[in-house]
Amino acid sequence: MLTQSLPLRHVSEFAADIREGLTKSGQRELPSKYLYDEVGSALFETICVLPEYGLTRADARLLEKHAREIVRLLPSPVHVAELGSGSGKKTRWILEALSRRQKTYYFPIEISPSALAACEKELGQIDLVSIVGYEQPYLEGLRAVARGRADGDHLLVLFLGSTIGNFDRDAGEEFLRSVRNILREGDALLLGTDLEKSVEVQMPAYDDPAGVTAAFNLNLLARINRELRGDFDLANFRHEARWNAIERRMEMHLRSTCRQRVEIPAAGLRVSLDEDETIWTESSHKYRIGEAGEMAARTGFRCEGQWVDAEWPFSQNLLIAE
Ligand code: AVI
Repeated sequence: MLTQSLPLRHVSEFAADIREGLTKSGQRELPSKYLYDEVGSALFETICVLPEYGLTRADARLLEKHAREIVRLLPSPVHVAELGSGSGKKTRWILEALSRRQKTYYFPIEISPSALAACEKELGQIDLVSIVGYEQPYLEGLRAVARGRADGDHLLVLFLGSTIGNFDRDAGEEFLRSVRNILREGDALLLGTDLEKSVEVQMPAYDDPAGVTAAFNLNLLARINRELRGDFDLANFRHEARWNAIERRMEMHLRSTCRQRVEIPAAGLRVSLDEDETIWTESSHKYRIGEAGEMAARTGFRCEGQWVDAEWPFSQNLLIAE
């Protein structure tokens, strides 16, 4: 796989984001994008196979079942750009269906080099599919892909796994608008959205009994220790999952189990945390069935098709740029 990468991003960007989040007045926060270093990405892959976390299996089942129909609804010729490809496993269904009709370029866009490598390993052998990875943030990578295409070529952008749910709702719509602005009329966006379900099902998906999600969350502190010379004592924090019924989202927090001081020299930071204070690390918004179509209409797309999983409420939505 060819990989287009940016010059090494400075540790200072990570340090600045950590400083900003941990010094917020009121609720402290850490950006969820930093959950995905090599260890975090591996833990997330494990979350995806947990019996309690049905989201990834639903996403993959829908692609397996409907890939041919989805491909039939796409313009031609079309190449595929995926935002946050992860290991790329579920993308196989779309690429195989497309490769039956044309030679296809696949552009995974990922900030995690280990995920890009896993994706190449998973998908590198499909006939008539060439992979060019972009080790860049989503929009920068997509802009580069769009700039490089020939005049008549269309793009199918994959934004699967309900990653949109990790944005605040307004920011998610703004993101869709930015994607639309990069695309040409007739280009497509396949958007996966996890649908609202009962709290009894939703909670264990984010607080599994084996503690994998807890490890995924706590690894963020371990990463700060590794990369920014922090001295977080992980034994003094507890993973917490919450359902926020007003915002319709799951939240992950790290609860400080005692009054404590933490130093992060590479971020020039010293913080005092109270007992029971939490650091908010992630939101996973959940959607109603018509919501993807409504978001599409507000951001320059029309919804051409929607497929909903029968076992785990989750929808794939094919949006066409207008
Ligand atoms: C990547 N993203 C859609 C996952 C989610 O469900 O929000 C990340 C995750 N966090 C905890 N478990 C999984």
